[in-house]
Formats: sequence, C-alpha cells, structure tokens
Amino acid sequence: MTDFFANIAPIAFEGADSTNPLAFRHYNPDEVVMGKRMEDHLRFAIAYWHSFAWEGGDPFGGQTFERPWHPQDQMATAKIKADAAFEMFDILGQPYFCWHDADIRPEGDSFAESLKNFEAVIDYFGEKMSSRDVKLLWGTANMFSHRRWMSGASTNPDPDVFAYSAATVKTCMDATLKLGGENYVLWGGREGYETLLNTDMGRELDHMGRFLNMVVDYKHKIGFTGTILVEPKPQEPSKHQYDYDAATCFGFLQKYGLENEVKLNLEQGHAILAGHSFEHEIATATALGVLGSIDMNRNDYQSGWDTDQFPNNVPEVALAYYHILRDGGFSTGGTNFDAKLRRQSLDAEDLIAAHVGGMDICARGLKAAAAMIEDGGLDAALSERYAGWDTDAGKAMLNTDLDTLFNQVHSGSIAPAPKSGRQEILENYVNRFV
Ligand SMILES: [Mn+2]
Repeated sequence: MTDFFANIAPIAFEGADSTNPLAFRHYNPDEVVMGKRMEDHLRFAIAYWHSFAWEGGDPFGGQTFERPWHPQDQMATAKIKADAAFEMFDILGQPYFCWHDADIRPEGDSFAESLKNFEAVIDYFGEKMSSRDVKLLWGTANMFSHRRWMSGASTNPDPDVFAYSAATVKTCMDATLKLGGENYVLWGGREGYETLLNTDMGRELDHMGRFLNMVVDYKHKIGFTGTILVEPKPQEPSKHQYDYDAATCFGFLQKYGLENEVKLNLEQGHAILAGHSFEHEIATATALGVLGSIDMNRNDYQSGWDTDQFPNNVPEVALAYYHILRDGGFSTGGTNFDAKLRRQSLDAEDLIAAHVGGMDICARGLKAAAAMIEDGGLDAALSERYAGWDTDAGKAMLNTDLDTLFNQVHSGSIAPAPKSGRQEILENYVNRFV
C-alpha cells in the first residue's frame, strides 16, 4: 500500500444532480444502453505512461510532479509505482489498463537486464490482477524514447536496430499474452523521417511491412487471439510518420497483405494533427473494415501540438461514439485515455478528477449517440438522400458502361435535379441530443 491516494474513496455514481467533484454524474457502469451495460460499451482503459511514468516535463522545462515512485530507474520504485497504479484502478473501477514496456520497468544496462526487470514487473502485475477485475486492454513497446530508436525502429537504416525492435516486440507480445491482454498495439513515433535527403522511403516501407508480417506470424505462433492494432499519427516526434492517418494505414496494410489481420487504434488528438475530425477517422476505418480501438484524448485546437488532454467536448465525443455504435461497437477494443494532466496539476486528486471527468464525458457522449441511433433521424435522412440508389434504375447504373449511360443522358431520359443536403437541419437535429 502507498499513501499517494490516501483519503480518496472509490468513485461512486451519484447522478446528474451531484455536485461532488469526485463522483460520476453520468458514468453508471451497470446502466443498460442499447441492450448492453455502459461499462461493456465503453471499455475504459487507463494509460500507465501518462498517469504514472510522465513526470510533468515539456520542451521548455523538466519535471514538475513529485511522486513516491521517483526516481523511476529502480526496481523498488517500479513496484511502488505499480502499487499506486492499482490503487488508482481500485478507486476508478475502470475495467482495463494499458502499458509500454518502458513505463513499467527500469531500463537495464543490457537487453537481458531490461527484460529481467520487465518480466519481474509483469509477474507483479499478474499477482495484483489475480485479486481484481481489472484487465489488460493492450500492451505495446516503447520504440521511440531511447536514443537507439532515434532513426526509427523497424524502419531504421541499421539492420541491428530492426533486430533489436523485433526482439523487443516479441517480449511485449509475450507479456501481453501472459496477462491475458485483448490487443497488441504498434505506434511508430519514429517510423518516418526528418528529411528525405537521408531517407530511402520505399525501402523503409518495405521493412515496416515485413516487420508487421513478422508480428502477425508471431501472434499466430504463440496463440494470441487478441487483435493487432496500428495507431495512426501524422507527425510528432518525426517530421513525417508513415502511419499518417486511417486511410494511409489501410493502404499500407493492403500493400503488405495485412488488411484482414491488423486493425487500427484511432486517437482523437492524432486525427486533429492530421487535419481530420475524430469521426472522420472512425468513419474511414469502419468503411474500410479496420476499426479496432480508440484513444480518447484531444488536442488543443490553438497550439497545434499533441497535447493529450482529457476529453471535455460532449458533441465531439457523441459523434465519435455514434459511428462506433453504428459499426456494432467495440469487440476487443475499448476507450483508452491516452491523456495526461497539465503540468501544473500536481495533486493525486487532479489525476483522479481528470479520469472521472473523462469517463463522464464519454458516458454522456455514448448516451447521446445511442439516443440518436434509437431515434433513427440520421439514418432516415441518409436513406432518403441515397434512395435513388435503391431503385432498379439506380442499381442498374453500377452494372453498365459509359456508352449506355451516355445514351440515356444524351436522349434526355436522365436529367439530374439538385436537392438540398439539409446540413443545418441535421446539425440542429444533433443538437437536440447533445
Ligand atoms: Mn495514443
């Protein structure tokens, strides 16, 4: 036991009228929405890295947080960090968490020593999980922080780094399997370039494709039944990252024969960095059949940085869940808060309140999305707008050729008549629910 969260009781659902800042006003895990418990829809996960490994630094200043598990380069403090993390899981009652290897274990002097540290912490997690309901949503390897990854992991010009990356991912997949994880994520922060002057892009993409095929082969070899997920992001830390957005990732997966093996972990902040809305990325992934999981953390719209803030905008969140629910909801995926406090938010209470607020915003968004689906207004508007394609004449157009269509149009038997897109009416409709 640590005393980091002393005096903070488990968070209870108190209803929308509650003024208690440490109570859920909307997130009621057992409340049934569209025939399913809210907890089972949202599948919340806490990110170990931002909540426990990040120390409050930014490009202009170092650590602002003081935690009982600092410094983080010792096995003893890794265990105190784990104790505090599971105490927070007990307080929030969210069903899942996520980690990178580097968040949970101190780096050793060699690969073997780092692995020994990692395996010891994974065993420590296993003990803690055996007496709780909390599960692992996904594990992942941090292949961007240490200087060895500065020129990439699987896309590194040095084949030795490719090998080191493969060995690292193997250990993280083994640990994910051991803890019963439901997905394995790859985010390639350095899988891209700083300048094309020193980069052979075609070769790097081929290496990344080969690497991901090795990951999928290993998944089947060890009997991991979870989902392999790639997380798109356009840039930062690299100037340009190959996994730019959902559409780019799908093209990559298809080129390397992985579109039926790998799905996407979409993040709201990364969508914003790519110049998209979150619902655009989700709708793209659902249209292409590769929606896997989401990271529900926003960026600041003014700064242009990847600020990883907790969600606080119900209409945005509602439209995201609308597209997720229309796709049938999550299977192995969930809602991960890849979100961190502001560096002035020093207290344990800030960490709890941030997650309480994020979970409540998502619950409100989910309820609004479900209400829109149950009302059916948007679906009815779509059916009406595309009704021409359900007629025999409309269907026939997709099975003919340019000459036939030319003759129909030239003879005057087809003459388009523009109709309103009704955008403002539909925006007003959404505002009834959010
Ligand atoms: Mn993320």
